[in-house]
Amino acid sequence: MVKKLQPGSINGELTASGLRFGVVVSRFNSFITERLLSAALDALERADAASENVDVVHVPGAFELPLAAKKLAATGRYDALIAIGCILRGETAHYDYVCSETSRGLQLAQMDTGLPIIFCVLTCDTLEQAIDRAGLKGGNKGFEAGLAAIEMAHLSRKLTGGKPSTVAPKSPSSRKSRRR
Ligand code: INI
Repeated sequence: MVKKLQPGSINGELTASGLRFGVVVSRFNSFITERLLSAALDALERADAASENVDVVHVPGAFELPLAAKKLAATGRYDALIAIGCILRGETAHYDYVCSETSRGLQLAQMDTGLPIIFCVLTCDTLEQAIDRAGLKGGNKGFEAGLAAIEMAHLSRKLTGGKPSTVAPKSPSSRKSRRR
């Protein structure tokens, strides 16, 4: 007899009704980031997210995204976050530091809190490359990020047995004992 394995499949739906989202946006290169933001909000709206369930927070630059995202995650109010930024290569090594710390910080915030944080940070050599990814030739990465946030919000709940996925921030007593 030929056996056919039929593994169970766990997927995240693409409906945003009843879900809460936080979007953290960098003002640096706002010509690009505001276009990414519009597309992310468009994706959430088309999937039936309600205005009162979406908060947008602006920060100065991409380097500030991780801290703001981590603080939003710690509130326990959201099902997923989207971090939006645009880092353009300049003449110095500054670009490399901002890129690596932004991506590392966002991944750490996501892993520390257990809340999905979608990485919508363009890292481009030229403005033209960024424009292409913010609504021109390469589509709009903001829209993709909106869909990814919805999918991960559902998936994350399923993988934690239906419970909200945010890990509660450490209590003051546990922090004190660590300092000793
Ligand atoms: N921030 C960006 O979001 N994009 C950039 O391209 C950029 N460059 O090239 O310098 C940038 N720098 C600012 C940085 O993110 C911080 O806001 C700043 O260093 C203050 O901490």
